[in-house]
Parts: sequence; C-alpha cells; structure tokens
Amino acid sequence: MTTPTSVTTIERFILEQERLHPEATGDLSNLLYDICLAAKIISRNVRRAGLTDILGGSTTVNVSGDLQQKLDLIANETVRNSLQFTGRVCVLASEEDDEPVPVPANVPPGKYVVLYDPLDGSSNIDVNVSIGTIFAIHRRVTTGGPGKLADCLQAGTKLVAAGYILYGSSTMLVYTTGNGTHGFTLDPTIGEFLLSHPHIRIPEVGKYYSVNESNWNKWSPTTQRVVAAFKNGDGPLKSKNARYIGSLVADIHRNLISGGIFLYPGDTRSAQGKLRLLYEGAPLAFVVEQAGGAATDGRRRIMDIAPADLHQRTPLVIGSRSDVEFATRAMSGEVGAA
Ligand code: AFP
Repeated sequence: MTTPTSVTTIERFILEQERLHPEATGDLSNLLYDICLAAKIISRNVRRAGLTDILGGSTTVNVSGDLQQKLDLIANETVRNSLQFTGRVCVLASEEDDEPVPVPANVPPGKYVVLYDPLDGSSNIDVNVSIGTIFAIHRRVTTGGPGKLADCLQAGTKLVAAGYILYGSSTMLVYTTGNGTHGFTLDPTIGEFLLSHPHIRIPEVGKYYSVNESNWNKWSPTTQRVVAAFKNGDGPLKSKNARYIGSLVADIHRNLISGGIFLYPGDTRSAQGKLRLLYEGAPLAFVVEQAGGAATDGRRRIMDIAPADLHQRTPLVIGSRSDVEFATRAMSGEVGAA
C-alpha cells in the first residue's frame, strides 16, 4: 500500500515477484531494471524533444518501410546499450534493425532474448502525441555462442515477460511476467517507477472501438460488418464510442484501463495488416491476456502463432474479451456480425 512514507518502487515489486520463484537467479529481475533504465532515458529525451534538435525525419527508411525519425534511432540505441553489456542477454532484435543483433563478442551471452519496438507511433513525435516502447523477453533456446535468429523466432506462449512504456501525460511502464499485469508511473521528482496500477483488469466489455476507419474501402465485407457492429450495435452488442490515436501503445493502454477493442485488420494493401507479430502483437497480447482480455488475428490466438520471419506482420484484434470473441467469431466465419 502506498502512504506518504511508503511507496512500492518497481524494484521492490520485482524483488517480491522474484521471491515467489525460489529457483530464480535474479537475472530476469535485473533485466527488467535494465529496461527501466532505458525507459527513463527515453522518457527524458521524449520530454525534451521539442527543446533539443531531435525531432523530424532522418533520411533512413527502416526494414518495414517506415520513415525513421531521429528519436527512433536514439531510442533504439538506448535500449540496445542498456541491455547488451550486462551478460543477461544473448541477442536483441529491434523493429528498427534488419537483423538480430547478438551481444558484443567480449560480453558473455546471457540466457535471455529481447525483442523490442523502441519508439512506436513515430509519426506522432513531431505533433506531441503519446508514443511508446514495447518489449518482449524470451528464454534462449539455442546453445553456445551468441544468440541466433532461432532464439528470436518464438511464439508468444514462450514469453517470459513483456510490456510497454507509454510516454503520455505521465510516463508509465506496464508489464507482465505471467502473474497478472501491473502498471507503474514514473515519479519524475525521484526518478522512480512507482506501483500505481496493481493487477490491472480490462473490462469484459469495452466502451470504445479503435480502428483506422479511413481504411474502410480496403477492408473485406466481413471486417466492414464487424466494425459496423461495434459502431452501430448488433443485437446484445451495444454500440461503442470511437477512439483512435494511431499510436498503438496509447490506444492499447486506454482500452486496457477503460475497456475497448483495437483492430488493425488485413486489407487490400496488406493481407497481414500493418503491425508486427514479434514487436507489437505478441507482447501486447501477453499484457492484455494477463489483464483478462484477449488477442487474435481474427482467427487464431496471437500468442499461439509460430513466427517464420523476424519482421512478419499480423492482423490484430485485441482488447476486452467479449468484444474480441465477438469479432473473432465473425471474422473466422462462425457467425455473421450483422
Ligand atoms: P507510425 O510509427 O508510422 O506512426 O505507425 C504507428 C503504428 O505502427 C502503430 O503505433 C499504430 O497503431 C499504427 O501504426 C497506426 O497505423 P495507421 O496510421 O495506418 O492507422
């Protein structure tokens, strides 16, 4: 419990969680602190972005075809440099890098693998809208030497931990190790993440639907019927209010707290939609499922999808359980949505 003289720092919380696992070596706990450090550095840079010369697009384009902006590059390196020298990680894979990045040759490879999207929602940077970092932690599956691609290509069911950092009106870190989803708010006056949202539970039915409706004409008739059902109501399904920021972490966080469904379906431009399975879909699915929600690609549970490619995309239907089940039933053709 938080009182003026007793706060639960993320360090205390992680240590308390670690004690539930007597076999734990402390490596995962320390890796989570390393991520907290990266989060604080990125948060500081985001907060100063309008004051320092780090806004605006750089000239490079990342492997997924997005324009990389300066802050993306800084965030990418910040996460890498916070994690790669500690001996806890064997390989890192970032949404911004073409290939996995093994730890340097002079660092002993650790037993964990980290995949991350250093700064998601980059088109929002210049206009001062919330952005986020997403991370996913797996146990290494190969043996000997530096970590490899195979260590990165693991299904969500194998995740050891996952979470996100939201740089919003305050900076929040939300994560799960499979024992519920917990949220921490950065107190900038003491530089610590403090437990502010223990055991987050997403409402069973959401009040919001979040989708880029400008893609309507590119969707299949089924997707159109599903979105129309959320918009207009359908039998027992009540109509919902629309909220769409276009910054995945912010859209997911709002729906996690207030209840809602986020959809990024496939369309005529890309059958697999826009979002990446390993850096966005799987870690966010773990967080949302641990809060009582659900996540599918319209047919399959996101966590069950075995990745074939580091940067593979997936349609994403995620949020309040009842709403995701409704959309998934309709999209997989079991029932009509309207
Ligand atoms: P940007 O990084 O290009 O802003 O894309 C953000 C994002 O990957 C994700 O955060 C959003 O949910 C989604 O794309 C928004 O995509 P649309 O602009 O197509 O709606």
